[in-house]
Amino acid sequence: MMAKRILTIQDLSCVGRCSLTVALPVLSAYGIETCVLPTALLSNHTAFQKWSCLDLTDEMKKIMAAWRENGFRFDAFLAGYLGSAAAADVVKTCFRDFSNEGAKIIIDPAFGDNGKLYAGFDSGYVTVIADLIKSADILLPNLTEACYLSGVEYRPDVTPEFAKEIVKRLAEQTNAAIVLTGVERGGEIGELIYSDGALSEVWAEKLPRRFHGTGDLFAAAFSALYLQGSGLEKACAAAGALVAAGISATDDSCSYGVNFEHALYKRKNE
Ligand code: PXL
Repeated sequence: MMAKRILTIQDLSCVGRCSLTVALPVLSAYGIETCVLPTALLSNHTAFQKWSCLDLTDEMKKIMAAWRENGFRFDAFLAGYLGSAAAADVVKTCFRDFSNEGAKIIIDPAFGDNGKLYAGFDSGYVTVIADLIKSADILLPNLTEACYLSGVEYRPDVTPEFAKEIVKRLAEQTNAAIVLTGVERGGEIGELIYSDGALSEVWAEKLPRRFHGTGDLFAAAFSALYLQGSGLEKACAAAGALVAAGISATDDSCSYGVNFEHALYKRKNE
C-alpha cells in the first residue's frame, strides 16, 4: 500500500490539548505518516490567562531550506493556527515547494471562535488568512471564522439557511470545498458542506459542554479519514463522532481540551 505522508503546520502549545499536540497523535493513530512544521512555541494556548510565545517564522524558513536540499515532498497538508502573518506567508511557499503531484491542502483558519478573534489576532491577520485560503482544496472554518473571512456579521443564532449563504460566499472566494463546522439546529450540531456546487449536511446530537481545541481535533481526524478515502460527509460524521467520544470522556476543565486519548484508545480496543 502506498502510504500517504502529511505535513501538519501549526503551533506547539506545551499545555492545553490543541494544534500539534492533537494533530500529531491523532493522524498517527489513524495510520498516517505525519511530519510537522511548528509555527510557534507557546507555554500553553491563549485561552489560559497567561502565556509565552516564541514565533518560529525564521526557523520555519531554515527548516524548509534543509527540506529543499533533501528533496522532501508531501501528499497532503493540514494547516491550523499559525500565530503570525509572517508565518502565513511562509506557509504559502511551503505549499508551493513541497507538494507531491495531486497533494491536498486542508486549511483550518483557526483564528477565532464564539464571534471573537483569538488573543493576539487582528483584522490584518484575517486578511492574510483570506489570501492563504485561496490555496486550499478543503477549508474547515467554524462559524466565526467563516463570517470574518466572508465579511458577514457574526450572529450566534445563525440559521442553517443563513449558514448556507455564508458557505456559498466562501466558496466563491476560493477553489476549495467548504466544510463549515459547528452549525447548530435544535439539539443538533453538524457541518455544512459545499463541494462541486452541491450542498450537503451532517448532523449529530449536540453535547451540552463546550471544550477548547475541538476544532483542531475535528480537523485532524477529518484529514486522516479523508486521506484514507472517506468522502467529505463520511469523514465529517466519523470525525464528529471522535470529538463527541472525547467530550464524553472528559472531566477536566474545558481549557485542557478534550480527552481524545481515551477516545482513540477505545476506538482501537473495541
Ligand atoms: O485551538 C486553537 C488554538 C491553537 N493554538 C493556540 C491557541 C488556540 C486557540 O485559542 O491559542 C496557541
